[in-house]
Amino acid sequence: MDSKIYSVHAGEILDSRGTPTIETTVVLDSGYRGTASMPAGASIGKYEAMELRDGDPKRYGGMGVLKAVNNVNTVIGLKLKNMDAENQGLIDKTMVDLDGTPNKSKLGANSILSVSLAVAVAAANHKRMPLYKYLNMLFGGSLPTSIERMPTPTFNVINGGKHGAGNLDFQEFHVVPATNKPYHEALEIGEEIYQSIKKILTYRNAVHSIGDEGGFAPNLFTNLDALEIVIEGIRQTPYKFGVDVFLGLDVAASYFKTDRGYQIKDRPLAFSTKEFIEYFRDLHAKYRLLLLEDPIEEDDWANWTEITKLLGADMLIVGDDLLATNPKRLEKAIAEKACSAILLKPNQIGTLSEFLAVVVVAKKHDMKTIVSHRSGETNDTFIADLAVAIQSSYVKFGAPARGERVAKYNRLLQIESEIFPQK
Ligand code: 2PG
Ligand code: MG
Repeated sequence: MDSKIYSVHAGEILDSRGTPTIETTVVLDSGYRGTASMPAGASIGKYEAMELRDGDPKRYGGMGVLKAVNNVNTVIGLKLKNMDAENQGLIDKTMVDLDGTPNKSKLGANSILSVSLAVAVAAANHKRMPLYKYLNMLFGGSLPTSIERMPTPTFNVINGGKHGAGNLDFQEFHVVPATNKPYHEALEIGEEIYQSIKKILTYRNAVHSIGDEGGFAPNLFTNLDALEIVIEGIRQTPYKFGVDVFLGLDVAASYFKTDRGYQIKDRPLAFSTKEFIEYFRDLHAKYRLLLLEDPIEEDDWANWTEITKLLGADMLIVGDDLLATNPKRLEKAIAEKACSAILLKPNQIGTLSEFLAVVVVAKKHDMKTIVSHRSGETNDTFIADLAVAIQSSYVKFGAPARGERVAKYNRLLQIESEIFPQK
């Protein structure tokens, strides 16, 4: 069997923030190989699998990943040698068992996932299959899914919170093209609006930088000002707000919740949770939000259920920090009707097989799916293929700008032209 693993080798590289991360290459007996590198979050949910960092202040301010690299090159690599790369389930289970902790804190989710994804890439190459087709076949073992459409991109055009150098509280301000647009058209819409927003901010003397995800990071008076600027940006393109394109927010509310409530710059007094939910109801009435991610902090299940009951009928209430791509938290959310869509990040859970199992449960319960990047990224495009493979409703890969973001959007263009050459 020449799809056996011949070697597993990792090294340390830098991500888009200039922070070290791990890159792993798996070589098979057949000579085919696969490489994967790991992203990293800045707003990391409490319930995510653990990323292993060296904590050695003498290197990269403690952010080095040599321990994780060493785990791949010794413990994991030795264990996986001679295993069949096409048996993704067994490989992932072997690593989960080897780690033995509930959150992969012993070997590190970054070590384990880099191997898990590199194995899948190597197996796809070995079978001479495009990665999205191979992953779709793997996924189809649990929930047969034919590839019929491209995911709709949602673009983070203004970066606040932990991602922006500006002063906004909300983390991400999105434009979302209508789902009936072919992917390449949706990309064009996102890019033209991005350029139009840039002109408005420059005119107002407000752009002073770009945030971690490629969106602008202005200093503005309120979070609402940012939404107004996005609307103004849309008006200066041929696209119609509410027909061709909609708005979305990743509030990332856990990061500005204080003992007094949700404290944002829009008013001096903190919002009580009840007031904050009403605030989003008014925001929706005015701006017709299509996606609302993490509007409530990650431990307040009752109010997640409340906001979903109130607003979930005509917008997607998206759980990111709430769910952390974690099967137990997803099941609780389903039972409590706490949200209507799930943000899916492979490095929140730590193996490809566990990721796919979460997607199966979400889909069986009619949750909308959004495959997502992290704010720290590399040029790895695995998640673009993954999104097509699982037929994700949406993808969230940042602004339509900066190399590590457009690498993924461009990969989707390639896939679209391969699958739907006539469009
Ligand atoms: C989020 C993500 C990605 P981070 O909150 O949705 O945009 O941010 O990777 O910093 O957790
Ligand atoms: Mg989020």
